[in-house]
Amino acid sequence: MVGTDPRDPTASTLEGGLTRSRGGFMSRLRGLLGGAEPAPEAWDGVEEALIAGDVGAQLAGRIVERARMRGDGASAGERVRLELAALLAPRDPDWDLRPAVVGQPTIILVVGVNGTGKTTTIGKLAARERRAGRRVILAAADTFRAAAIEQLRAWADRSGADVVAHAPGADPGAVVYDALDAAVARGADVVIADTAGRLHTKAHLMDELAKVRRIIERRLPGSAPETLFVLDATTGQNGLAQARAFNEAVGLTGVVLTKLDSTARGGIVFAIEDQLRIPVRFIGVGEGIDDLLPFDPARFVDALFEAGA
Ligand SMILES: Nc1nc2c(ncn2[C@@H]2O[C@H](COP(=O)(O)OP(=O)(O)O)[C@@H](O)[C@H]2O)c(=O)[nH]1
Ligand SMILES: [Mg+2]
Repeated sequence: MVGTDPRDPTASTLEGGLTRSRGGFMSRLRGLLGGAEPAPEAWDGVEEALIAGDVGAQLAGRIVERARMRGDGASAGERVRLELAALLAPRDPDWDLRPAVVGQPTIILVVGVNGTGKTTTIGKLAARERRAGRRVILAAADTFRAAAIEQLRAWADRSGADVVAHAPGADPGAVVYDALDAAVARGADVVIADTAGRLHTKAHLMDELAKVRRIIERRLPGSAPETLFVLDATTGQNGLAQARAFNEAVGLTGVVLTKLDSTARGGIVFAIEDQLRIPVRFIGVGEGIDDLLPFDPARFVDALFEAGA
C-alpha cells in the first residue's frame, strides 16, 4: 500500500500519517522480527525498539515476555503484532459522535495542555460533522486570549460552523452555557467547546473544567458530553501523566492523538489505551482541515507493520 491515495495525492491517509513511525521504531522491529525465530539478544532489541517508539519501558518488557511465551505457532512478528493489538481498549466498532439523548445536540468538550492541537482538531471535527450534514456550533471557551477566539472563528468560517463567543477574559462556563442555549434555539446538532490549554498540575484550572462539565449537566441533563483529551504524539511518556490528571478532573471519554505525522514514535497509542482504558477516537496526521482520521485499531496496527512505499 502506498502512503497517499493515488486518486488524490493530497489526501490524508493512515499510511501517510504513519510514515515516520513506520520508518522509525517499526522499521527496526520489522528487521528484527522478519526472519527466523529471534535469538535472545534480538528480543532485547525488540524491547529497545518498542521503548524507542514510546510504548513505555514497562509495557515493552511485558509485550516481549508475552510474545516470547506465546505457543500458538505464529511467527515472532505475528506474535508481537497480536500482543500490541491486545493492548488496545475494547470499543464498539459502530461508535460515532452522536447525542446521548435523542433530540438533544451532541456535545463535545475538548481539553488538553497548551499547543497540543485542540483548536485545530475542533476545526477538523467541525468540517467532518458539516460534511455529514449536521449543524455545528463552536463555543469559544478558550477566553484567555483574543487570538484564540479569532483562531476558532477562522476554523468556523472554513468549516461552515457557527461560533458563540464572549469577550476575552469571560467565564468559560458562561460561554458554554450560551452555546448550548443557541444550539437548542437554532436546532443545531453538534456543539464543540474549545477550552484554554492548561497544565494538568494547576488545580484551579482543572477545577474550572470540572465546573464547565457541571454547567453542561445543568443546562442539558443527561447529555453525557464526549470529553476528548487532545494529546500531542510528540510529547512522549509525559502524555500519560497529563491524560491521567485530566481524566481525574473531568472524566475523559476519548483521546485525540495529534501530530502523528511529526513523530517516529507512534507507540504512545498503546501506552495510553493500556493504562487508561480510554479509546483513541481520532488521530491528527497534518495541519489541514482533512487531516483527521477516525482511529481504527486493527488498521492502525496493520499499517505500523507494513513496510510502506
Ligand atoms: N503536523 C501537525 N500539526 C498539527 C496537528 N494538529 C495541530 N497541529 C499544529 O499544532 C499547532 C498548535 O495547534 P492549536 O490547535 O493552536 O493547539 P491548541 O493550543 O491546543 O489549541 C498549530 O501549528 C497546528 O497547526 C497535526 O495533526 N499534525
Ligand atoms: Mg487553542
